[in-house]
Amino acid sequence: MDEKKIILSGIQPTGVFTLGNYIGAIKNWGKMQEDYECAYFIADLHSLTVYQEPAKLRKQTMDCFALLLACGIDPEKSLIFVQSTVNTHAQLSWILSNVTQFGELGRMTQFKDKSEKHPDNINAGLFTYPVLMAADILLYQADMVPVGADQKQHLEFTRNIAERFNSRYGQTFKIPEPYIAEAGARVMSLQDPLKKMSKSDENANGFISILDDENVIINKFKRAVTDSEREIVFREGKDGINNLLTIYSVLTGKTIHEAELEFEGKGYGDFKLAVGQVVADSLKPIRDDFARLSKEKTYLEELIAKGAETAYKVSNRTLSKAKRKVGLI
Ligand code: ATP
Ligand code: LTN
Repeated sequence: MDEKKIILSGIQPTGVFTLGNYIGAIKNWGKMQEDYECAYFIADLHSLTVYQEPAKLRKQTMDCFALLLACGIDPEKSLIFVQSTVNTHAQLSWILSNVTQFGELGRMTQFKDKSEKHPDNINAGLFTYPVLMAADILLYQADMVPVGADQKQHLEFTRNIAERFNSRYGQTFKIPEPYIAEAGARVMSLQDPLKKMSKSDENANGFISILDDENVIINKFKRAVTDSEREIVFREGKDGINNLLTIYSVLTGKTIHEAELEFEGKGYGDFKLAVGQVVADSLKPIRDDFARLSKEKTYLEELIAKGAETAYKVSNRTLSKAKRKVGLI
């Protein structure tokens, strides 16, 4: 029998996941558990590249771990862990940084965006962020990495580093493929449909947190920025409407065309309300599960400890090989 392909992905504990994180990434993670060998983790080391209040980060990491479970990631089927509890990641990252060129890191758009956003804290971690991400992926010999469209460049970088390392030192890492869903890979802000929805947006009306309650969700959709026309169709230039149609289509399983037909002749107000309702209904089970799981502290701590142990065992095989290849004793 063919061996199952390996899937790996991570998410930063920088806040409660947004509808963008859910549609662009986590929703697919759950589905992939059935057919692949999956590993998912909370990228807390990556989140340090932007200043985090320590007590808040600790709480958010626990909450995000519980959220993964609430979103349907099943610890019986997938390996789930917290990045900083597995020390192989930082070690491989150091080794890989020596086959990484300064210039290629400077070209990363996330580095440029985040440097612009935080001009007073352009730290070395922010710059070398993609090297740690490459280590995360390569340690587990991942075949596919399900991410939103914004991470595509980091995946390209990871492939380049892996190929360079393999050709210099001999076959060590599998070359991973990005897995980017066709629809919903870039959910846009409800307040500025030209900007991606982001959990660290200062304007909370721009994003839907997956724990927002029904009223909050409906109100945010009512206020969503659209355009001054009246037609509910997916067309270039109608970024706000396109975003709402995409969200509606991904969550209902209907095609964009079916959605257009359904709302033909209706006003933007009714449409926004319908999208808001579908979002609220889709997120309700997650909210309920989270309320239950987040109270089970001991259970979560046990899972984190178990995850750390398994992740270490798996990843240390690759780390040992890489160390040997470069000449470390
Ligand atoms: P931050 O605002 O702190 O940068 P973020 O909301 O961008 O965080 P990440 O932790 O960086 O979230 O991303 C987790 C996953 O969600 C990644 O796979 C990323 O590509 C995906 N993702 C993030 N934002 C969106 C979005 N707006 N649409 C689709 N996918 C997204
Ligand atoms: N950079 C990613 C989070 C992340 C990740 C990874 C995703 C860190 N390491 C490894 C996939 C594989 C982000 O979403 N911003």
